[in-house]
Amino acid sequence: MKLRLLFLATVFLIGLDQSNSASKNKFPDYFKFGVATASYQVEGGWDADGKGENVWDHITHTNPNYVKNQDNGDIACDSYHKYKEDVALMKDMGIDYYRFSISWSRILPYGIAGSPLNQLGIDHYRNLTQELLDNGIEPMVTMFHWDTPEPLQELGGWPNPEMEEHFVYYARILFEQLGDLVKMWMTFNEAKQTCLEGYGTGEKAPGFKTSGLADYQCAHTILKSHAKVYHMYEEEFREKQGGRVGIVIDSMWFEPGSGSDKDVEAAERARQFTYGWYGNPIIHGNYPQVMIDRIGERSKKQGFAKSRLPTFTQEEIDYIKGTYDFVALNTYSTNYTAWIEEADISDVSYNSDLNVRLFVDDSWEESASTWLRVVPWGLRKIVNWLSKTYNNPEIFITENGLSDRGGLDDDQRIRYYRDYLSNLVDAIVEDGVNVTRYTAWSLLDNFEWRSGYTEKFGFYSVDFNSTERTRTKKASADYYSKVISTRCLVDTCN
Ligand code: GBE
Repeated sequence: MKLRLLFLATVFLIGLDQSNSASKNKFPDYFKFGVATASYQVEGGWDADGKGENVWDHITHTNPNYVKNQDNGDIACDSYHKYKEDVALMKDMGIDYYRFSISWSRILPYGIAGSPLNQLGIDHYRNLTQELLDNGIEPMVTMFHWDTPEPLQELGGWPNPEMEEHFVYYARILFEQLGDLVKMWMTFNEAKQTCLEGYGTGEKAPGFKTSGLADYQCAHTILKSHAKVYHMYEEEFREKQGGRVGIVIDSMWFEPGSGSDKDVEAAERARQFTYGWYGNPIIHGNYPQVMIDRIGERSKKQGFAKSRLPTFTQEEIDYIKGTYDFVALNTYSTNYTAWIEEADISDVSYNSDLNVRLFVDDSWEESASTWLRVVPWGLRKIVNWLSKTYNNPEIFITENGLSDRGGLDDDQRIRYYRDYLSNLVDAIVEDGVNVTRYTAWSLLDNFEWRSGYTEKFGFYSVDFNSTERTRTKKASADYYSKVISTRCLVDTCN
């Protein structure tokens, strides 16, 4: 009862404070709302039904202190077993589509091209997909959300160009086995995090720290793998299956810390080193010129015989260019940028190749994640930038959301969604940006990588102390439901 009152009061206040703003505008009828999760973060069942080991299983089992409180994803939300309940929660919310990822190691326990298929893994994802469709929820599938099969990591992982063959083999199986049901495919989730954090800073599994080298090699392999899978779908599956393929790229918004030319240049450089690192090859065919120039120059001064940034041949450029059916963006926050003196030439790293100072405004509201400040206007700016930079493509927001420390009256999350969605609707209605989907992260509180279960992003809380992994609805779930059914952000809208 108390909860309900609080919720109503919140909605009332929201109504008041927005009554004069343009955000009363509705989302267009074709606009779709989804929620997202990822296999390692929610599934559990880490060795169930023949699943092989992946890099997150490996690092959390061999080096438990890698994650806060020695948490791991062995059981997580147990969604591997409780997927029907998850689907029921989404149906109850009125969700249009579910963005989830497939665990490569469930499909191919050895990961390797030509290695045996695990039918029980396929069955699981067919069951989940069918359950979604039976409940009127569209499946949106991410093929890879950071959980590289361990045997492939032991062959070098993503910096090894041979990964392309393995990934294409895996992707073909997914198209063959699930393509009759799945029409929306994402090849990779946030390759920047796989590459920079996995092989550059060590922040994510497998935890290598060879920045300025392995991260660029990793990105190169991923871009080529993505392009090959896109062409494979185009040539062998699209006609029959009629689906769409893209790649999810993450970036916060980079706002110049001042009006000075140099700070403005720093902001654009940061955007190009982040979204552009992946977006530019896929959309325009090659790495952003500023990356080619800066990494080339610094490599030369450092005594490298060629640039640390791998080069695409003209043939590869023509092949990679245009391998997208939509532009997908994960975005949560904003940073200011400042120009700084050139980094010491002895420093070989992505960060010194980029060479921009990032900072935040202390008045920006904090979340439970150090990197996530609440800056709603950043969303409007970044989708406008994408639209301009990449010739007005169709844009999907594939992740956006807020972390807190828990609690069912998650007022801050309601405000986050209200204010980010308000900026999004302004971008669509007032600025004419072609955004057609919005995906909230996340359906459930889940395994938040290095932070374990301490940073909570869900519409449902999960009791990680109970073997049932009981789900309980938060106030924000009702708020999001309401947005979906009314297509607007306030009560007074219709
Ligand atoms: C996404 O990544 C992931 O796709 C999803 O798996 C995850 O659960 C969700 O967001 C919430 O985190 O020096 O502290 O600023 C910043 C989000 C590290 C994008 C963390 C890198 C967020 C980009 C380092 N960020 N990440 S620092």
